[in-house]
Amino acid sequence: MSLDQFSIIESTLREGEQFANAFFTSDQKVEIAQLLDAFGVEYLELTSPAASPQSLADCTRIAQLGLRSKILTHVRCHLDDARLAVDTGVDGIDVVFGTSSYLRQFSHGKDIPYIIDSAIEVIEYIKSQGLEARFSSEDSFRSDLVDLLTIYRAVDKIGVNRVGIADTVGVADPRRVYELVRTLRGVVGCDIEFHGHNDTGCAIANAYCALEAGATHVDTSVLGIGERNGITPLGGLIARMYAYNPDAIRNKYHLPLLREVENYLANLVSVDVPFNNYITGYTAFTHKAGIHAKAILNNPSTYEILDPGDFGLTRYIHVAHRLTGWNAIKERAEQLQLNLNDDEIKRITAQIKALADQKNLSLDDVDVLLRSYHSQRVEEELREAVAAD
Ligand code: HCA
Ligand code: CU
Repeated sequence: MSLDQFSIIESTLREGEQFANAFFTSDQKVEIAQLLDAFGVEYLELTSPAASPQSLADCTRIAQLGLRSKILTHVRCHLDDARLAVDTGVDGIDVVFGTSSYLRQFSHGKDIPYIIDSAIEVIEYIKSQGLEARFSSEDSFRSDLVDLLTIYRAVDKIGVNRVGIADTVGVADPRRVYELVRTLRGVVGCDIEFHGHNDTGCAIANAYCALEAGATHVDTSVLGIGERNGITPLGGLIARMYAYNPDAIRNKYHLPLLREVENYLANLVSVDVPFNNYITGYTAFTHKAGIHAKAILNNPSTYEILDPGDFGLTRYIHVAHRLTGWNAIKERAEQLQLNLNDDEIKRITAQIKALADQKNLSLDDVDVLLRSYHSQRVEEELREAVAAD
């Protein structure tokens, strides 16, 4: 089943370069490629060498780094572009053509037989050069199903390695993705890739459903950067797949690197990692309500499906607020090595709640309270010891 065996095509260096704030230098691209390779993604997809002279040079440079990840570049369905791509030394070429009625009417104006002929010409050329070939249709979800299947059947017949479904405009929902990929799975024998934009927040769920339906490859970018608000984020896909099978994900990828890759990219493209980001958002492992805190302290799995330790992260229990509970306060006292009994802790908790109703508390406020209770107690014990002497 694909959910157990899938590959990531990491497209930060292609789709990600189409993000509004992305202007990568050659050295930065190399750094990104090396980080993602160390993380363990199976493929890196690079901007077409036909885009600009620097894109050509960078593609050649990255293809020659000897990374473990396979290097792909992404080109239009033109023989000239494919030739340029082959000469860079990449392992494979992702070819894309717009098949939707919108693109056919308002963009390139080509009909289906023309699209099939060009696809066959380009794919046969790529294969003749010993490279992996993928054919994808831009805007697949607004393409006619019969057209789409006709094209994919034709390229599958001549030995394309992979066909791609692209939700270019982010219009698809998980059920539609499942249905389309399932139908396609019954028509072609080759691998199936899914590329999904996130305009309506479905990109991760869509990618997951594509895998459930038999897709084999998913496109991602770091933090999801890409055209408009981007595509399936690498970290989000990792979180989803980890929830499905933690062991498989732990074995496949070097998870503690995720935060470093994201921070590096966030800095390069001048954005913050969102507070609620999958895995690395600063509240992703923060527990607040007393009931949650109590259960988490007893067994983290009660309210966590992802183990922060696997990602080199730690959980945080937020105690300084009106929703706090005495178990959380007790844990804080223990962290401070203050020996207070349960009755005292309960009294302190009540006091924290009352105070929190009046103002925003900080952890310092809680600590001050715990410490003052504790020193009062020590003083009392001293006085009692002196009196007993
Ligand atoms: C685009 C192209 C693409 C291609 C996806 C693919 C899309 O920028 O419009 O080749 O799989 O979203 O359709 O990124
Ligand atoms: Cu895209």
